[in-house]
Amino acid sequence: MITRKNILIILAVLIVVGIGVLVQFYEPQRNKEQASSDEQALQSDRKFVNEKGEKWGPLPEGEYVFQVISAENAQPKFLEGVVDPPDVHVGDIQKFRIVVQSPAGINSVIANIETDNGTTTVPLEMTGEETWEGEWQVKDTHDTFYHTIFVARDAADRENSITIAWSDACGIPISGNWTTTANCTISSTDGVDNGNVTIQTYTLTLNAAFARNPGRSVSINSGSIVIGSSGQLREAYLYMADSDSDGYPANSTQYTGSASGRRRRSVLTSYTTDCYDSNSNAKPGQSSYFTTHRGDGSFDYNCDGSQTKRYTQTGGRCENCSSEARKEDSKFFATLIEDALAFQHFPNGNGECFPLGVGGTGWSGSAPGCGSSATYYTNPGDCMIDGCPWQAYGCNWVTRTQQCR
Ligand SMILES: [Ca+2]
Ligand SMILES: [Ca+2]
Repeated sequence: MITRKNILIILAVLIVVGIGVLVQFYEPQRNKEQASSDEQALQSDRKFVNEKGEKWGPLPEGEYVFQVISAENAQPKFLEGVVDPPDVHVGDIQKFRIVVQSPAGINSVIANIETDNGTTTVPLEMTGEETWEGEWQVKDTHDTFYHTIFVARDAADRENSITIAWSDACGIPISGNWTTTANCTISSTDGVDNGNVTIQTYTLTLNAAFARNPGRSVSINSGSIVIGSSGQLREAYLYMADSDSDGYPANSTQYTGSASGRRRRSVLTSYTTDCYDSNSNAKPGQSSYFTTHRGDGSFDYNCDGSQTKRYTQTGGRCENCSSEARKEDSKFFATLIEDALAFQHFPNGNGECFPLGVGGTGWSGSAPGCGSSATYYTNPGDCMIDGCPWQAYGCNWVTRTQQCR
């Protein structure tokens, strides 16, 4: 029978256990978050931009374990390897282990490390039947350039290599077939949408998911695919966020699953990101101007970071010449000058309304701000004289709303 005292004891035990569980879960997580933000701060201090100006990194952390897929007839054949750690700093010791095989037997394996200031060659020693290992003390940085190249030579004098190009982006088109044109690395979800993949000559390194569509192929003619522990070659479609369906993604993140607001990457216009993903009129390269803000108060419709006014001309006015004196002047000039325009509009040719001076086209005052209205002289007209029937050349104005983009 459960007494009140027993219930209190059970409650007390539950509370103690609950606190224990909370502490257990909370502590490591806080430390992890702390470490992660420290790491981010460290990474953000460094600039990772390759020689083509493309951003890359940060590099995978800890021991980098990878598998290798090569063409059927490649010899010697790389199977797997370890780079520990992949992210190196001057003074660190970096270790390599490579598993490579050949029916003829392997004669040598070397690692060439190309960094910002040069190449270091590290010979690997055979430590197992097909395993080769080596290490070096890092003496260089790799903020713009960083390749790790393993070269194996067999007893039949055949040579093969794989190149892990940590710093190079792959330049995959937004839609359609893709063939490797350089050694490159996938660092966040990417792949080929609406096309086939051809690997030749170069090494494609996967440190994140690389998708190819169902029914599409991945051909390895030569070259290799290096798959890191967080890398993956999978069958999927690629998607990006484009809520307003204007063809420009909200950000550079790619997904292998669909969701509300996402569209297939291959239907998008460009990888260039949208500046406002909730209005299809706001997009990079927009040439039209608009009288209302795009939805967030900004009139930057062409995503160039500024709000450009369409109508900026000022000094709009009508010429004032309605006095009798000027009317007389106009008669005088008309008799002296054979003005084709005047006579064209005054078939009688009597010169009574010969034009005198012009007004100005533009805003009557300063150009109003985006979306604001003011008087705008669209046609300054010629001299308007009382009784003159010259309507086509009259002074016209409208209330205009400033357009921007
Ligand atoms: Ca968009
Ligand atoms: Ca703009």
